This record gives sequence, C-alpha cells and structure tokens, in this order.
Amino acid sequence: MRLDPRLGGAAALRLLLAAHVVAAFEPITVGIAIGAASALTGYLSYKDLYCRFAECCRSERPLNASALKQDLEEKLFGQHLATEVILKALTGFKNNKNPKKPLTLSLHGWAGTGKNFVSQIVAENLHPKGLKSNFVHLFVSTLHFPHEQHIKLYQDQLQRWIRGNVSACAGSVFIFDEMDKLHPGVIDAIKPFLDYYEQIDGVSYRKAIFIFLSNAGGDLITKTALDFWRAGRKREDIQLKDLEAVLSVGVFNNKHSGLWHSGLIDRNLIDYFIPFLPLEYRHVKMCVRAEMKARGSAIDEDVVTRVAEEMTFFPKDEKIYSDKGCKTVQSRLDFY
Ligand SMILES: Nc1ncnc2c1ncn2[C@@H]1O[C@H](COP(=O)(O)OP(=O)(O)OP(=O)(O)O)[C@@H](O)[C@H]1O
Ligand SMILES: *[C@@H]1O[C@H](CO)[C@@H](O)[C@H](O)[C@H]1NC(C)=O
Ligand SMILES: CC(=O)N[C@H]1CO[C@H](CO)[C@@H](O)[C@@H]1O
Ligand SMILES: [Mg+2]
Repeated sequence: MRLDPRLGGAAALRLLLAAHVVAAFEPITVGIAIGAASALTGYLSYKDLYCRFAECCRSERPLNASALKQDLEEKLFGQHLATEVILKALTGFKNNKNPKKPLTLSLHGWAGTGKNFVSQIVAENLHPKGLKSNFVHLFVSTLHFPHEQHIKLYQDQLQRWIRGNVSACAGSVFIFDEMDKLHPGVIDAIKPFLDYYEQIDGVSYRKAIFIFLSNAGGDLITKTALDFWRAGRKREDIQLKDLEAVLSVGVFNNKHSGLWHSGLIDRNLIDYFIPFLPLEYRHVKMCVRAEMKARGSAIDEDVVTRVAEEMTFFPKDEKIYSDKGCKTVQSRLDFY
C-alpha cells in the first residue's frame, strides 16, 4: 500500500479507516491497521506512517554516530585510519545545519582492502536501504562510462542525473568507483556541483555526499606500511600525517597519476583523503570468519587457516600483505 503525501487529511483518514476495516478479514493488513490506529490517536505523525510504506528521503535526520562507529569497528578490519577519518567526516558534516559545500571523500588503497565495503556501510547508515536506496547512486567507470568517444554524452547524462537526484533528495549519496580509470572529462562535468555555490539553477548541492574510490596511491600507502613493519613499529601507529606527505608527492601533485587532471585537488574540492592499508594474514583470517558467520555456519578454524593460506602474499621475501586483500575470500570459501 502506498500513501501519497499530497493527499488531503480527510482523504488520508478515509484510506486509513478502510485499511482498518480490511484488517478484520486479512491478517496481512493488521500491521497497517496498527499503523492507522496509532496515526489516528496522534501517536505517529502522518509522515512517519507514510515512510513505513515508501522510502523517504530524510536529509535532516541526524546520523546515528554510535551506530556508524559500531559498524565500522566491528565489520571493517585493519583500517584504523579509515575508520577514524570517515567517522569524523560524516558526523561533522551531518551535524552541520548549513554546510558550505557537499561532502567529498576520496578513498585510496590497494585491491580488496575494503573501499567498496566501507561505502556500503556509509550508505546504509545514511539511507537504511543502502546501495538499493533510491537516494544512493553507484557509478562504475568501466561500466557506466566505458567509451572515450562518448564523453560528451556521459557528461550531459551525469549532470542531468545528479541534478535530478539532488532535486529529489538533498542528501543523495553518489559513489564513483574506479576513479583511476575514469576519463578526466567526465569528472570535469561534476566539478561545479562539488564547489562552494549556494545553488545552481535553483538546486542546492550542499547536503549531498560524493565518495570517490580508487587504487591510486595504493602502492605508496603499501610502501609506508611496509617501512613501519620493517622498522618493527606497529601498524596502528601509522598516522594520517605519515601518509599525507607520501601521497601529496606521489598522487596529488602528480598530474600524471591518472586521477587528477581535473583540478579537483588544486581547487581543494576534496574534503578528506582516506587511505586504506594493505591487509595482513591475520586480517584475511578475520574476513574468512566474518564470511562464515554471515553464512550462518559454525567457525571452523581449520578451514579459516586453509582459506587464508591459499591467498598469495607480498613482498616476495617477507610475504606480509595479501595481494588481493580479502577480495577472493568469499568465492574460495565456496569450496569448503
Ligand atoms: N578491511 C576489511 N574488513 C572487512 N572485510 C573486508 C575488508 N576489506 C575487504 N573486505 C571484504 O572483501 C570484499 C571485497 O572488498 P572491497 O570490494 O571493499 O575491496 P576494494 O577496496 O573495493 O578493492 P578494489 O580496489 O579491488 O575495488 C568485501 O566485500 C568485504 O567482504
Ligand atoms: C543508535 O544506534 C545504537 C546502536 O545501534 C542504538 O542502540 C541506538 O538506539 C540508536 N539511537 C537512535 C537515536 O536511533
Ligand atoms: C530524477 C533523476 O534524474 N534520476 C536519476 C538518478 O540517477 C539514476 C542513476 O543512478 C538515474 O537513472 C535516474 O534517472
Ligand atoms: Mg572496489
């Protein structure tokens, strides 16, 4: 059952009463009747009721920071920096009633270290339906923008989509995957939306969230992690500033890194750079356990060890970091 919010109060009341009557015959609608009854007694607002049946965009709804924190700490392994920065960025942005620009996050790191995984967690905490929400949009470069000769088309299409989507929901979330394979012209098309404008053609983009994912800088992040390891220092002691210095030379100032021909960095349009560290053997094991738990099977440490040992590790001598992070864990587990 879908209720239209534009219905007048009287019409809505008739609808709700109708649901109540039907409930006497049909058990499925009892839930609806309960909703109707509580609405009638003024217990639930009409909007609350409407939002039980249709997905609502509630850009003004506060972020539950403790739920996000718990999600990140429980589900994301070995990424203390990403956890810290994402939590800070999102709570700050959502607590700000009047942001001056949309929030833009750029996630960098080696394959299979959790970039898509984190975007999914973030999306779910902003819109309960997560990636399936009408207010969360995932664009994959190689899938949605594959042909160089069609750049102009992609640019127009993307601008139209973003304008349409943000008009429908100010708190829309846009995720751009495989940024390093994206033609710079495509990103140029969205640059105006990321800037400090109050509104563009009557639409304000300031409550939207843009998340960019890429492998750019992954090798430099890995090198820093390896330096720490070789010096006998703990992974958790790596700080943001240790990586910022490395990344700024290697990626941000490097116009040929395949990522930032677009001036997104020069114009300071990216709010946070979020590094993902390469995953170690112990993290791969944690991923296997998490996957077993998700499948509802008991955790068998023998299998955990076997799956983790099937993965390949680098560098050649020390074999510390998983080549593919946790990426193939799920399919490997199918064999057991
Ligand atoms: N740090 C992590 N903690 C927990 N699970 C992880 C982590 N990293 C990866 N995984 C698991 O591995 C799967 C693949 O990871 P994901 O797709 O997020 O990698 P990615 O960083 O996007 O890699 P790529 O750069 O190759 O796209 C995830 O769905 C998740 O189940
Ligand atoms: C926030 O999330 C926590 C943990 O999931 C939960 O216990 C709490 O009730 C939530 N708070 C609100 C206001 O929804
Ligand atoms: C109204 C509008 O333009 N909606 C668009 C939102 O973005 C998706 C792509 O994720 C488009 O398919 C919709 O048309
Ligand atoms: Mg990915």
